[in-house]
Amino acid sequence: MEDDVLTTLKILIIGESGVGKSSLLLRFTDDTFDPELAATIGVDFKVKTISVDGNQAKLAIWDTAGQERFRTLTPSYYRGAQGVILVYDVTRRDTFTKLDNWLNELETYCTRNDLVKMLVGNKIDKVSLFVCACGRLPRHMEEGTLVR
Ligand SMILES: Nc1nc2c(ncn2[C@@H]2O[C@H](COP(=O)(O)OP(=O)(O)OP(=O)(O)O)[C@@H](O)[C@H]2O)c(=O)[nH]1
Ligand SMILES: [Mg+2]
Repeated sequence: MEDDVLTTLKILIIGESGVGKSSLLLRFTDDTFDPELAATIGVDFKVKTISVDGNQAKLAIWDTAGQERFRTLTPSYYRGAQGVILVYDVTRRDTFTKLDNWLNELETYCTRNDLVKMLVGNKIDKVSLFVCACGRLPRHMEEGTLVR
């Protein structure tokens, strides 16, 4: 019931196109996986209520487009976010190095100082193609501020 919800949190998922942001979200909200999922256009949005220590928390999760040409709404969807999930693909080193750009965007558009950042290395099932673990953290992601 709506009344039972203690808090609503705005979470963003960002990262290069094709790293699996929408797939992570679909797994979390619907427990499904589509091996041929289409690229996100603009932004998608899903809501899921979870229980934390017996309290109901509503997560409003914004799944952003990685492709530059589809990212028309950028500043508005960063506004007011409490958490951000940065995603890279462990089989594509460029998706890890480009996290710096995503962190710059966060700095530019996020309105909160206490933003919680989580780094996710996705596609670990493609073990034979593994090129990049989290050896060096991207700029501005000190251990203390990172949830892994
Ligand atoms: N093998 C494997 N494939 C994955 C995984 N996650 C996503 N994929 C596939 O990778 C492709 C891209 O996934 P998406 O979730 O659409 O990627 P995205 O980051 O949302 O891409 P944009 O919407 O363009 O920003 C799809 O074909 C997915 O099926 C994974 O963990 N393992
Ligand atoms: Mg997507």
